[in-house]
Amino acid sequence: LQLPQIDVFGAFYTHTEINAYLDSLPQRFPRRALVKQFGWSYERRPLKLLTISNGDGRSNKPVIFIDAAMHAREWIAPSLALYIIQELLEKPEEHAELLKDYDWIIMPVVNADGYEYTHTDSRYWRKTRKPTSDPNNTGTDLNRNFGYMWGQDDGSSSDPAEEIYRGEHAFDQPESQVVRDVLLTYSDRLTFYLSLHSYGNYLLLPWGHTSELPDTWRDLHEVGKAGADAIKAATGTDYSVGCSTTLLYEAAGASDDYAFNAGFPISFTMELPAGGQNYFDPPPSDIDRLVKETWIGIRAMAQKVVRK
Ligand code: ING
Ligand code: ZN
Repeated sequence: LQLPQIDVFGAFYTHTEINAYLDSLPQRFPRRALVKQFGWSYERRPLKLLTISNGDGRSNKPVIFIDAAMHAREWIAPSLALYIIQELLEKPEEHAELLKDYDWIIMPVVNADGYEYTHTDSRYWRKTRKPTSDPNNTGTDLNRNFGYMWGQDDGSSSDPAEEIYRGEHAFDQPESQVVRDVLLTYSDRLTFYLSLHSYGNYLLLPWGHTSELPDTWRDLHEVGKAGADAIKAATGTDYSVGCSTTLLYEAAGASDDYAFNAGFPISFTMELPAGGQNYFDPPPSDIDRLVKETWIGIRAMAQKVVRK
């Protein structure tokens, strides 16, 4: 039986290759890995995720959910998602604590159409590929399309020509609907939501739509700080922890705000380091270093969450 193997460190992979890899994992890790499809992209690509458990048969454990490539050009994010999958599946003893009372759900490519488009046509495409009301402009920013405080003019745009175009309505993109449906499916088991982006070395906590902090900001900040400190100690790389409004800019309709409001007590957007000539394109030779460094931070955040 020929199973697709993936050398995470060797290259960036297409959506088709990543799906084939995900589909191979249940055979290699029976009882521990499960592939689920929650829907299709606008161009009818299957949107898949992987659930990972320790195989002890206990159901309904709390869930840690990580997604990547909501923005098409941020290629290092799916590579990191694949690396996390390999860590959790291939080193169950090392990560026993992270899997004992928690299931992990990992969705390496949310914006499948846009991601394929960056491989075939336009390397720095950000949005989806669904047409808009403007025949000259294709695509919506998925990270402005979520249905919590959707439509604020600060940090999102009603103009389809803009990179932060929010869509005609909240959730008018099949890809954001899929993330919403995953969140709603596990709504009574949500503990930690993490959306992987690049770039800038940030751990962004809610809210994105206002500079007001949530009541529980200290809990959030403590988790983010654990991640940033772990990375700093291991490699010297700096991350800033705080809300997007203060550190970057305002953004309404982002997935982390939606997830936090939907019940994830801990919700973050992580901006990985820049690389390459145009910030979004670290060379394949950097994948190894970047994903290992970032995993150190994510593992520290997850440890904070599971030890609470
Ligand atoms: N940056 C994020 C963006 O969607 C962000 C920053 C995330 C802001 C979440 C607010 C909330 O614009 C990138 N690089 O995608
Ligand atoms: Zn992004």
